[in-house]
Amino acid sequence: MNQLFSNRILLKTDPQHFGELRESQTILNQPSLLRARMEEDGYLFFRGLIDRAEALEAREEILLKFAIIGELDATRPINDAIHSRSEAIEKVNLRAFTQSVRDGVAYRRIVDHSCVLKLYEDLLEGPVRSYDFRWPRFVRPGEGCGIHCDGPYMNRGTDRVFSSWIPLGDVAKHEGALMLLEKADGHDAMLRSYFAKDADRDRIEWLSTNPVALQEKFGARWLSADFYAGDVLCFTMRTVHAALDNMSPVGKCRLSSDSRYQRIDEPFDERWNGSRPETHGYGKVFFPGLGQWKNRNFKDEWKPVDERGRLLLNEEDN
Ligand SMILES: O=C(O)CCC(=O)C(=O)O
Repeated sequence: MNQLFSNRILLKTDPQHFGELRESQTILNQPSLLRARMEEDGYLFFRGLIDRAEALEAREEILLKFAIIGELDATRPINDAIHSRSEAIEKVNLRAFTQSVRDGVAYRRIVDHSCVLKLYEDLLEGPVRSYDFRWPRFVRPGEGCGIHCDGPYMNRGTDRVFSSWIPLGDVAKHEGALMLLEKADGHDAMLRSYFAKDADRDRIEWLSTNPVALQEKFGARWLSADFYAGDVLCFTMRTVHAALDNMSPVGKCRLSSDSRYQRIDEPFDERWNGSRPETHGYGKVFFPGLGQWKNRNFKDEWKPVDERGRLLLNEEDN
């Protein structure tokens, strides 16, 4: 196996410390088994839940947009997603750009795919909807995502929410796949005060910046997989997760989506829902990467922009 890093720390990949995600396609459409396994593992992983061609269509739609703003090497096929290292990004209206990526038709079809909605209807026993905000991610070589649970970021409305992580293209582990901490008795109790927090009101940062130290503390393995376009990983608001760093030897960017789902008849979190979601504040746009600030003011993922939507990377934290 390639060496695997997360948060720039080399992971232990022996069987005591690292494993493969359990696949659940054999229990699809069996609601009570799905609910029991989600309760037991804190996640459900499906190979090929979505038609591969549909996932690749969304990939192409998004990569075309990243090519237009100069983020992709123009000498290579767009679908290879090779990073350009240009500085054109600083001249772009990122507010408009990120909205156009989020609102793409092929991308929205993936987030609201009937197979994905059906799964959450089975889990939540009623009609469901996705959050109005969506999180498409373009992860450059060297980048990843900090360790966290989604609860503090998502559950102002209800805590009966699930996340989907959907690779838009094939994503091998060393190319920046998502990883989850295997669930074990006692974890929820250890995280009780973290789950009670509201990411914005309590201004939280990452749960930890050291995946090896965290797994020692929890006595648990990190789990991941080599993902293929069409696979879907679903998990709870209490599932500890992070990304493996993108160590692509050819400079390939990782493209994926995360989205959230809840029942339509439960209150929703105004940060991510409504015609103009609050998000983490109007002066910021969802644009992961380009540095590491330990997520102070959400800056690893949310970038300050000026009134014309242009990056203000050097803005002081307060
Ligand atoms: O894709 C990533 O790097 C992180 C995704 C994530 O944190 C999530 O799906 O909640």
